[in-house]
Amino acid sequence: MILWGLMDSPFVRRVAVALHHHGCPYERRPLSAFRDFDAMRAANPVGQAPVLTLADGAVLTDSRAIIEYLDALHPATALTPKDKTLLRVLQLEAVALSLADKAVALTGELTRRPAALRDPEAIARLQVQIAGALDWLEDRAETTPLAGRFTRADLALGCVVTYLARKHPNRLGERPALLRHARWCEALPPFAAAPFSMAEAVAAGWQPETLEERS
Ligand SMILES: N[C@@H](CCC(=O)N[C@@H](CS)C(=O)NCC(=O)O)C(=O)O
Repeated sequence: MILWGLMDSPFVRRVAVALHHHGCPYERRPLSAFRDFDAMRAANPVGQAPVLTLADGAVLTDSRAIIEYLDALHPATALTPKDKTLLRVLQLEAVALSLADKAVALTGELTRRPAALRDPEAIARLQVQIAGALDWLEDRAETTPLAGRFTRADLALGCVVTYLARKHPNRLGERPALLRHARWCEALPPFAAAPFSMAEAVAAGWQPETLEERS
């Protein structure tokens, strides 16, 4: 299999971690949805990462679809519980993935749009959404794992909290339960085998927020 995308993306990375978790060998094509837009569009009509090319050449896009497909192929190691914890797992995953959407959008606003063209209202809205999701998750991340065993909720939350810790530490702020949970995730073998890559982010044009942006 071939995984297309960069390892700073919380979406690409969670697919990479899931592939390691299930023991699926894969190679990675480190293409950026921005820098390599045309190449990404050749694989995915909307040019987004991640994309997974399967062994028979079929292509699957969107991290949620990919993770569900991998679960179906590997029921013994499925990341989706079948017991009463399912609702809690999906609730946590849904908010963690929405947080990832908003965090990636904020990165885009701050690093891809010239300062003079930024929309302060759009940025303020993203900040409110990010803080709201973080507060909600902080109140529910008291245990590691989140729901009795490692699930897709841990996968989504671990990847987005590391993303924020590395790219927007000021937005993550003082959230001890989320940091404890992310440290636990990062120590798991599938996370360690698919580390966050700042080098890939920088090569694709990412820059840290300036001091004014942090306020
Ligand atoms: N819902 C998608 C979101 C993927 C996503 O937003 N990927 C980012 C990379 S971190 C991207 O490709 N952004 C470029 C774009 O949306 O045009 C998923 O879960 O895979």
